[in-house]
Order: sequence, then C-alpha cells, then structure tokens
Amino acid sequence: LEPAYSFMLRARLPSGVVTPGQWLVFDRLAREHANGTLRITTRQTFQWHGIIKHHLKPTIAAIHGALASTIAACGDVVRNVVSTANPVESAAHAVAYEWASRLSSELAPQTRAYHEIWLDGEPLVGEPEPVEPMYGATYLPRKFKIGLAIPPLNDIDVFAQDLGLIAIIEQDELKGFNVAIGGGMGATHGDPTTYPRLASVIGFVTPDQLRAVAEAVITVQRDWGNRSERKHARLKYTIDHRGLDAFKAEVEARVGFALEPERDYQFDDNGDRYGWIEGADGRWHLTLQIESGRLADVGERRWLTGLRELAKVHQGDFRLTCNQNVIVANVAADERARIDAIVAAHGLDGYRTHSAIRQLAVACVALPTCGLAMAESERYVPELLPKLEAVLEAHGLRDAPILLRLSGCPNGCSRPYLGEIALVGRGPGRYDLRLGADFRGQRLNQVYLENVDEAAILEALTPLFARYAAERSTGEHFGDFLLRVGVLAGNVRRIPAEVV
Ligand code: SRM
Ligand code: SF4
Repeated sequence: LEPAYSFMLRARLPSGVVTPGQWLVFDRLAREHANGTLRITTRQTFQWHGIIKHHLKPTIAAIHGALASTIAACGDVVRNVVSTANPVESAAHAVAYEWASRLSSELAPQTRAYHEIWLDGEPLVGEPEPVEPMYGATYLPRKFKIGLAIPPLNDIDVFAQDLGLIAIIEQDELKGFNVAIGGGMGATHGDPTTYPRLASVIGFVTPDQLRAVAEAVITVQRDWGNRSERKHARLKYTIDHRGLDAFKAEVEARVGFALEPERDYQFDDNGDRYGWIEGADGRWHLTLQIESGRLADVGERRWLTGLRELAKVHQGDFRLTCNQNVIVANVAADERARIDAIVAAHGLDGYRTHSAIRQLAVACVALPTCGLAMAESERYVPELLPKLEAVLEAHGLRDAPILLRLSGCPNGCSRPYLGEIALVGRGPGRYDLRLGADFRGQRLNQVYLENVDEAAILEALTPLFARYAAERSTGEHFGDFLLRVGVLAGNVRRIPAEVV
C-alpha cells in the first residue's frame, strides 16, 4: 500500500492553439485519467487535475501522441510562450504567431531523459545526456516566461512577462518588436524584498534580430541570476540588482549590435473580445467566456461536453486565451449557425448577458488542488460575483468594465497586481484588497486594505462604486478614477536596498 497521491499535469501549447483532433484527445484524458475537468490556464494552456500515479504515463504519452507535450510547461526553463490569442486577423498577425511558435520550439530543452522516462524512449544508460546548448548543465535559476502581444490588445499582459515582445505592425507588415524585460508577479506576504514588477522596455528589434536577442536575455539571466536565494531568482531581481542599463549592455555585447529605440505603440485593454469577430480573410472567430477557465459539466452548464461537441464538427481550430477563455477560431460564415446552436445547447452563451465585471474576472486555481493556496480563489468566484454585481447594479454600473482578479496567495497566478480590483489571499476567507491598476496592463495596483474578510471588502468597495458612478468622466476606468480623485496616491516604485 502507498499513499493515494494525485498529480496535476500541464501541457505546453504555444499561443494556445489547439486543433479539434487534439481537443478530443485532451477531453478524453480529462474524463479517463483526471477529475473530469479541463482547466484553461492564464498561460493559454490546459491543466489536468487529480491524475493518480499510474495514470501519469499513459496521459503524458497520449498528449505526446496528439503532437503536444508537457515538457517545459513547468520547470526552470522557458515556459509556454503566449501570444495575442486571435492572431489570424491579418497576415502580419500570422507572422507574429509563427514567431511565438518558433521561440517556443527553439528555446525548449533538448533533454532526452523526458522521452526515456515518459515515452519509453531508448534508455540513456551508458550514454552521457547531451549537453543542453542554451541551458547548459544547470538550466536557468528560475522559470522564464515569454509573451508576444499584438497592440492594441494586451490580452497576454505583456508587462508581466520576463521577456515581453510588443509586435510593431505598420500597413499590415510586421516591422519587428519592442523588447520588454523583467516583468513578474510573484511576491511573499511580509517580505518587501519580493514584489510584482512590470517589464521595462529596452528597445526595438527587427524580426531577424529577435531570436538572438531572446537567447541573449535568457543566457544573461542564466549567468547572472541568483542561484542561492530562490525567492530572488527571477529575472526581475537580476535586473534590479545589476541595473537595467548594465543588463541591456550585456545583452547587446552578446548579440553584437545595439537595440534600436523603442517604437510607438498603444494598448487599449487586456481583456478578451467576446462574441463573433470577422477576420481579414473573411473567416470568423467566436470568443466564449469560461469562468475561471474550468471546463466541466455541472447542472445546466455542459461546458466540457459542449466543447467536445464543437470539436467534433469544427473545421478550424481553437485558441485558448490568457484570460482563461476559448476562441472557436477560423469558422466559415455558413458554419456559424451550427456553432451557435451547439454553444446555446450547452449553456456556453453566457457571455451575451454577463455583467461587465463578470466578463472580466480572472481567478487562479487555489484550493483544493494548489498546495500554496492560503485562501479560496476559483471556488470563491461564484459566491463573490453576485454580491459585487448587486452593489454595482445598485449604482447603475452593471455594464461598467472593471477588471477583477483573484489569487489565493501572493504568487499571483491570475496576475492580480494588474487588476483594477484584486483580492490576494492571506488566510481562509481573508484577502488583501488591492486597487488601482489601469485597464491596459501598464500600471500595478496598490494595497488598499490588508488581510480583510468579505464584509470589509464589500463595505470598502460600496462607497467607491457610488463615487465612481457619480463622478467619473466619460470613458474613465475605475482604476484611473481612483487615482484621479485621490483615493489612491500615485505609485512610486522603490527597489528595496536588499535587492540592490
Ligand atoms: Fe502559477 C506556482 C497555477 C500562471 C506565478 N502556479 C503555481 C502552482 C504550480 C503551485 C505550486 O507551485 O505548487 C499552481 C498550481 C495550482 C493548481 O492546483 O493547478 C499554479 N499558475 C497556475 C495557473 C494554473 C493559474 C490559473 O488559474 O490559470 C497558471 C498556469 C500557467 C501555465 O499554463 O503555465 C499560472 N503563475 C502563473 C502566472 C501568470 C502568468 O504566467 O502569466 C504567474 C505570475 C507571473 C510570474 O510568473 O511572475 C504565476 N505560480 C506563480 C508563482 C510565483 C513565481 C514567482 O516568481 O514568485 C508560483 C510559485 C513558484 O513558482 O514558486 C506559482
Ligand atoms: Fe496557487 Fe497561489 Fe498560484 Fe493561486 S496564486 S494557483 S493559490 S500558487
């Protein structure tokens, strides 16, 4: 007898693209080997929860058989490369997506041990494991995240990435990318030497320079990153410790050219655009809201089944979004009615009627599967939202787009520090209430109340909603409003002395 351990598996799906064939495999794995649910993550991929030990190998083999992988979905390597979720609206979008896929495959670890352990590959006994060309023998100090955003959409939260790429597209032609480095969300309660940080833009590269610059940023972090204190091992601390200019100079020295000055760009928002959108090529894309990314069959919501039924008939592909939603992408105009019927029959059409705050809510997994959770997150959303909606409705704010993010602990898997309103777990039923990020993923929020319960959160928000309803200017977002009227002071970022 041994303890009944169960595991979580995560796939690597660059840019969140899933073919219908893959979807059917992943759906089967959810039902046969996991807890009957598929979980879309905030990095555009799937997690399966509750896999018991002897189901791990067949599940990984089936993912591999579906031409996907779990390698580099976790670990101190380049993680799933994310990109703006609907990159099919123009030819330049397609090129940007190709870049995300290329970075994902070329920067993945080359180890054969994975194949030997999980896929019955040739044993490596007696042979030395080939040296990783980029990672070397000891890989990176910490996880490393790359994301590519295509303005005006910042749906991937490009400034939360270790390496954020902002595509510069002019007259439908991809000119290159602004390069932003050192973003990250994770922090530890009570430890000011850990903090969320937005990535800093260091310049512009042309497409043919991108691969070399990406590798240089990764290898400088490999060589300079803190390997003795894991809490300070992310790129953001390396940059604050060594200085942005020194880091950039080292990158330029390694690639042998200087980065051009950053180009102009404008982000409108970091949410998803629900409903049907027509692409430049006349194909259609339908974004559906999946609350907290959890695809399950519960009551009227037959979401897991609904997506399976869609995958059986859909001729295009699916795109997972960093806001935990799904796009039924590349649909011919005359197929739309059939897709709509399946969507409605399975209760997937909630996006049509949801309040604005519900449409924009993102929550991390937290309890019961996350071992680091201090408070509920995903499971708290259905309880909290109706209460917030009631207050908002009372002030005529049902359709006011307010970005809500919940995390069960300060690691920040829902990127809560970019929420206009955010709850960050402290303990059972207790959260830090943070307010005042912008609507574009370009400004961090601030702590408004520490370690409070639901009653205190609602009590604090009610007068703020009342003021917002009465005093906001046209089109002004909640976070911006709180700063303008002085409820919050401007954010001044100080790097703690211990980090420098
Ligand atoms: Fe995360 C650890 C879930 C996106 C920052 N994250 C975890 C673990 C694996 C807990 C653990 O280490 O034991 C969580 C598994 C929970 C479970 O039961 O499934 C977990 N993270 C998630 C997901 C599933 C949240 C979601 O609800 O969608 C996301 C999966 C991403 C993926 O597909 O690869 C997820 N995690 C993020 C993000 C957002 C992002 O990448 O855009 C962040 C903030 C960005 C960043 O990395 O700075 C994030 N997760 C963390 C951290 C803090 C890292 C740090 O620098 O301090 C941890 C803890 C750690 O690494 O030690 C963590
Ligand atoms: Fe777990 Fe914390 Fe990440 Fe939520 S934010 S999934 S509680 S590690």
